[in-house]
Amino acid sequence: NKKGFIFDLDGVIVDTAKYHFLAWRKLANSVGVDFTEEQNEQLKGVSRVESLEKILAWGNIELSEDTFMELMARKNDDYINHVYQMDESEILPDVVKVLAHLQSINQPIALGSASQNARTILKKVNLYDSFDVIVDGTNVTKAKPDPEVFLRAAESMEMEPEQCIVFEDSVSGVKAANTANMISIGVGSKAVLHEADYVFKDFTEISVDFLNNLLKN
Ligand code: B16
Ligand code: MG
Repeated sequence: NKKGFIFDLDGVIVDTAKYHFLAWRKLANSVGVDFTEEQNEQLKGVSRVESLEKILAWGNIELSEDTFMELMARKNDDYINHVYQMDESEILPDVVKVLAHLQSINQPIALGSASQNARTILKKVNLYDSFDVIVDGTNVTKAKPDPEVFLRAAESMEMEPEQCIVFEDSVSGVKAANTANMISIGVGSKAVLHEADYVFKDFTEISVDFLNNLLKN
């Protein structure tokens, strides 16, 4: 039996969510806005444009198109500086083990990320070749919670949405998976990701038995 396994990147494969937070916060502070880690949950999985829109709304700030573009570029430069320093040690615990198990039982594996930096990050941590399909922020027009990114991944794997299983750390990503009629597996806090079909703290809690059982339905 075959399923399509779709992994989000930031916060699931690697903890780049912390670098996004640092870079956005620095940028926000530079225009006189501050936000909490709780508010930051709303930025996870969301596109770069929408993230800046949210931050500016929190600060009641309106900007010209030019300045908006400039701030996005500044945030990305800062973020990229963190990314360039990444290596395999930043792969989250047991991610490699889960990927290897799925490969060993011939299950198709896709990346479904909102990030335009996804390919760079996968190469930095040496996981680029672990994915049969990569759909990222350079391929999609609608950001999570829209299901586009996951539907495209399913299509490229030649799988029906109902046969796909999505691993996500963000509220918007879990919503996207649910809207796509896929099985959603939240990776992170149960309190935050309560809309997911299953929630695990991290991949160390996901057993081979659990993965094998997913193939039975
Ligand atoms: P970039 P994911 C998302 O990646 C991040 O969670 C989100 O915080 C970020 O704004 C978005 O990518 C865009 O990233 O600025 O690198 O294009 O979680 O969908 O892998
Ligand atoms: Mg994420």
